[in-house]
Amino acid sequence: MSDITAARAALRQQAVELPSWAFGNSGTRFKVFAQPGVPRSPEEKIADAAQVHRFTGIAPKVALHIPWDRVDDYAKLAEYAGELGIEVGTVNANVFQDDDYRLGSVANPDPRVRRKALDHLLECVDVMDATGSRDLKLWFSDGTNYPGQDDIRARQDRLAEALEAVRDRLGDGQRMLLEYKLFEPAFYTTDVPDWGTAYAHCLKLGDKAQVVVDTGHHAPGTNIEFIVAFLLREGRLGGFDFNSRFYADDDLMVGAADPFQLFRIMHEVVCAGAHEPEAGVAFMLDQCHNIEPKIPGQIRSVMNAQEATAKALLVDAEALAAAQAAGDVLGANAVLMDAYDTDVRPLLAELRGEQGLEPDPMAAYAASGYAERIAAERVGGTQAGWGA
Ligand code: LRH
Ligand code: MN
Ligand code: MN
Repeated sequence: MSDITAARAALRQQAVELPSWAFGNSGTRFKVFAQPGVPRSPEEKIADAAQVHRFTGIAPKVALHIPWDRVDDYAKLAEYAGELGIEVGTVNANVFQDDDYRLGSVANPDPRVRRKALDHLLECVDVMDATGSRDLKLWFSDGTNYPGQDDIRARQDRLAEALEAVRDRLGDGQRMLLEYKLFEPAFYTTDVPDWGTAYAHCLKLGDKAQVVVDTGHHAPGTNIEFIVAFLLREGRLGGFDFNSRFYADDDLMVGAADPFQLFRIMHEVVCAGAHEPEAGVAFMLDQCHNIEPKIPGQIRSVMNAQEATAKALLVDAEALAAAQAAGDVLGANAVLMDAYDTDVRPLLAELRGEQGLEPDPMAAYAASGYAERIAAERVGGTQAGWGA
């Protein structure tokens, strides 16, 4: 029997972090379809994130992306979030949108550009100091498009140098999360293309450096749960950027393309006890809602993550261990599938009720009138971000 009391307790503690950029207009390189009521400022993005928390009860943090969320006073921004009942989460550095970064940021052959990129990363640590944020998320678009374009090993040296400087700047309790991505925008080499490269850099950097797994950043068919299990075993999984992919880095709602994969990932997390807040794994979303409304898109994603977690928590660990020890291939698989096939929606609705929330967050948000209110109030101006 799975331990339902423990599962309930774990679900009550669950926290999913929202990306501020999910609330702004975003699109593909073909078209950005503007939506009414999208935020015009970091404050408005935080207000929208607070709505997701209001209806789901498990999204108490919002991640910032600098400079998309640049403000004069970050402490004040964090205070504002606090007034709305949420906190500032990860600070995401953006060293990919300036003209200077044509040949890369921290791995650029030009020392002036490298210095500029590093200064930005250090500025992001200042933002962490001001907001009380624990994690700095580093993703580099750096790489090359053509064989021979640059020296692959020299680029690794430049990258390592910048990472060391960031590590040295981190304060107590602060971490750097290194995110890898197979390709794009670089199409020949990417300087941090996979978990192995990220892990190797983190090993050298020491305890403050952890790998972040963005679920959309792998080749088709990659066994992501294996990567998760391995990094957890090594104590190097700092967090997730959750999203779904059908083809490349699609940034669709998590659990939309492959809910079974999300369950398998969460099963590894639960097996390692890494769903406990003390484990320090940040469960973040990294999504862009191109055609669907943004706040409901985030609510649905949070619910999908919650459902996958609930199913993973319902795996009968004893029965699984017994089947594994007995070499019962089909029995072990059946234990997992039993949990995956459980309809956890009534359980989650019940838990919401206990927290004083409406059982159906999507319906409750739709009935709240918030969407109509922001569409009427927020006229003029678009916040910087993918769509800007
Ligand atoms: C890169 C990425 C990274 C960025 C975000 C906006 O593809 O996943 O996490 O910061 O998208
Ligand atoms: Mn990401
Ligand atoms: Mn991505």
